[in-house]
Amino acid sequence: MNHIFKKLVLAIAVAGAATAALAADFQPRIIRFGYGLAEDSNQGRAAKFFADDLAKRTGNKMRMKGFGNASLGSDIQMQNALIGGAQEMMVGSTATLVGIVSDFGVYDLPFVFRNEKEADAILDGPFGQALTAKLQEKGLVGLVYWENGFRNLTNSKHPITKMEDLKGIKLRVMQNPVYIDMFKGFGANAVPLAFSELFTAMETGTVDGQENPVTTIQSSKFYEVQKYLSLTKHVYSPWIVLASKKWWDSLNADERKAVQDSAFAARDFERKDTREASAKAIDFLKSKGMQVTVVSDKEIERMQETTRQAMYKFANDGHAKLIKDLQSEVEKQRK
Ligand code: TK8
Repeated sequence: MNHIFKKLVLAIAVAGAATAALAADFQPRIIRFGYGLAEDSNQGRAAKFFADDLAKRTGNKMRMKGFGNASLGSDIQMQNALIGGAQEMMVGSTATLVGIVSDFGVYDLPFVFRNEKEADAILDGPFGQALTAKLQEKGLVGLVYWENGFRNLTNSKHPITKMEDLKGIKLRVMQNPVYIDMFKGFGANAVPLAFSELFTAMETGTVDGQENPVTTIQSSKFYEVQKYLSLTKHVYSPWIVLASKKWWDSLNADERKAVQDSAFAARDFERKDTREASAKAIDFLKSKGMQVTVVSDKEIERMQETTRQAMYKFANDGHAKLIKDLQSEVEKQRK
């Protein structure tokens, strides 16, 4: 092939690709995307990225509007709005999905992942995808997992250096039996409550403490009402980006592809941003007067032993095979 001819072939190919992009069929659509955290949080920043990316991909046709601070409702309320078709999209904790697909409790078993890399591999791999697929028949479409992160304890009473220090602490947990069993096992008075009610509950003393990643402790200003932070990293907590199945089914193939591609891009942005924010959060929290306790490995091991009860209970509730599958996937990662 001579040089000019090659150039010509290339030019035609490029023009063809551009025409294909233009020909993609995007209808004007407004997408309400709800989330629980503040706008200035890892969730809020990723929601904004998602909206901008989708607008670019669709020539401004698909317009996503973020609603932070649980202004469209708590995680559970939003899930129901998606199922009913009253809201298009959201991001929230996988832990609050257990009322819809109980298998999601598997991610809440303590000390499953050792690091973010393991979590990414399992969540993005066949295990995570199989779990996500179970949402479809319940009226939800799971698009990607975002990182909430490793959870740590805070409270207003005293430093927690060992399990026994949790005795008598009224500790808010997510609305999920694995969390309730886990923290009862540690001796705390576990109080299930929606995240949207948590700050006020701590401010008024309805609860003494809670557990969340350091990024959330920072962005939700929990340091204003909590003095003590213990780095336990007891659970790696994923978030999941969900779409209403009713709405999803009303999109054409081009639109679905654009939303899914944007969701992937937002996931990569979110994980990077969260990890950067997480690395800086502890110093920030110290500067706000929080007293930080590094819990010893020995104490973590004792906690891990204690949580076996919660693990057995979840296994006996019909999830034994699921736990095995997860463990074998994790083992594969460690090889
Ligand atoms: C935000 C929640 C939050 C979760 C919790 O809506 O409830 O503690 O960690 O991120 O999903």
